[in-house]
Amino acid sequence: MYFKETKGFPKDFLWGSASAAYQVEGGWDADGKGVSNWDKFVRIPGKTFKATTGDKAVDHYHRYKEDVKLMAEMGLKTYRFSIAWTRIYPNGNGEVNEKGLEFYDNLINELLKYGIEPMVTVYHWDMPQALEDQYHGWESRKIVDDYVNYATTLFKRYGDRVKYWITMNEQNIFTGHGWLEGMHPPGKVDDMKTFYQVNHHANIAHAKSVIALKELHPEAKVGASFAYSPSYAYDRKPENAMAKADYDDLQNYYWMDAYAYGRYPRAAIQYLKSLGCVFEEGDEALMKKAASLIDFMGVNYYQTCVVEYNDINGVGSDHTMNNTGKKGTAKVQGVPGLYKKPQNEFLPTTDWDWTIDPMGIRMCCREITSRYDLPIVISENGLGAFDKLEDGQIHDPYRIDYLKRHIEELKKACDDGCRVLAYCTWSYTDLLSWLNGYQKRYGFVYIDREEDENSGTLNRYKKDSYYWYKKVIETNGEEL
Ligand code: BGP
Repeated sequence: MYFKETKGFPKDFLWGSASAAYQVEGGWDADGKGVSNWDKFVRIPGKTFKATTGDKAVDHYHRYKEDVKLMAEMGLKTYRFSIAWTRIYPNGNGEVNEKGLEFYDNLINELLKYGIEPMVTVYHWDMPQALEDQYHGWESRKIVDDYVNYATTLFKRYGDRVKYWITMNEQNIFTGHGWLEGMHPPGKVDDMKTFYQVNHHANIAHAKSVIALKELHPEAKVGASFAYSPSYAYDRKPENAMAKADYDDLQNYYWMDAYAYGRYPRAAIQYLKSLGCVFEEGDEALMKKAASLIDFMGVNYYQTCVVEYNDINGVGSDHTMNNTGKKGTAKVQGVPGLYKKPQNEFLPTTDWDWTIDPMGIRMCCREITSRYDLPIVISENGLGAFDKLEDGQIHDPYRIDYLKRHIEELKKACDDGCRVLAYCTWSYTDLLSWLNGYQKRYGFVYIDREEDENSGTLNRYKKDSYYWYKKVIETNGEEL
């Protein structure tokens, strides 16, 4: 679409930035916190880049006041963060840990003190290890009750101050990496049946918690955040168009339809049943009820992909990705019989081989708007890069350029009629990149630390992009 004039961003647009508990907090065993699956997983040799952990992370647990002050100075309108389940219920269920609840009370109050809207993610991948030990976590339907109990504790405690809630972060990624790629806990590979079964449990947990929230706080705004990679068919060959249809049904609509319509795509259901996945009576009704209550689709947008037909003897997944930042080391991955994902030669990539495609963010918004007609929260978007601290300064024009071009496209999406409520960059401060250590930096605020736990002062430094985003916020996206 082309419009002679842009209307710009809505007046009350939420300019934000995001993080996740395990990636920033540190204090991994502080004040009664229990052990999470990630606390354990990172200790398995070879799982993370240079054996990095979130034990100390960037010490947000102890420095949150300093971090929030920097946010306030920047004029941030919203801060998206997640709560560590193990701070609230150290064993996943049973006794609640008051100290853990207090930490988030303090963080929320600190944000509100400066007029920053807290946006809370209930689950950003750090599951209590105790639940893994009790019943294999997400593999058992028992997790639904424990998740809903944990989520309801949060709704009751913080619901008077928190309006925006995200139930799940990137269900597609934590389950894909956990049961197909072996790169996240529990580290299983190619277990397609369990992968879909786990997803069904997560969908039921999401659905029940949405219903519980709306019963307690009907005015709350809730959704789930999905890692959305729109696809392009490799070329105009019909089999590549069909491969794209398979990819979309199994990799995108499978999740988004569950959140927005409360059902799976028909083709996906056939596939799941053929694998032997189990659904219970009443599940569909529950999912449909939750779908009628959600207020937005959360989108974490980083890249688009190309989809090409892959025959049954074609390339599979070799369970690797570029974790070193050595450009060009990622390999083509695929699902035999369905599709493979070659690089897009028309687009540049980051040092970690992630495709850079600003127009893709507009595509996400257009697709969600026409398929679901839901408002959209961009809950993550950003560039992982090597940054250098020199004389107390960090010049990151590449990050400014990346964000600027994505925001320009987002503005066009608003002109197209998409109802975009918020834009959260990933991330506010530098933080631990799950598998890529601390050298892959995303923040507006540089943190002086490297892979080694004892490196650096953990001091905070404003990057050039910090000042740039401040201006973007001040002008409501007019000055980019
Ligand atoms: C998303 C996650 C974030 C964050 C981001 C960047 O998938 O929700 O937690 O990590 O991606 O990814 P990475 O750290 O792998 O570069």
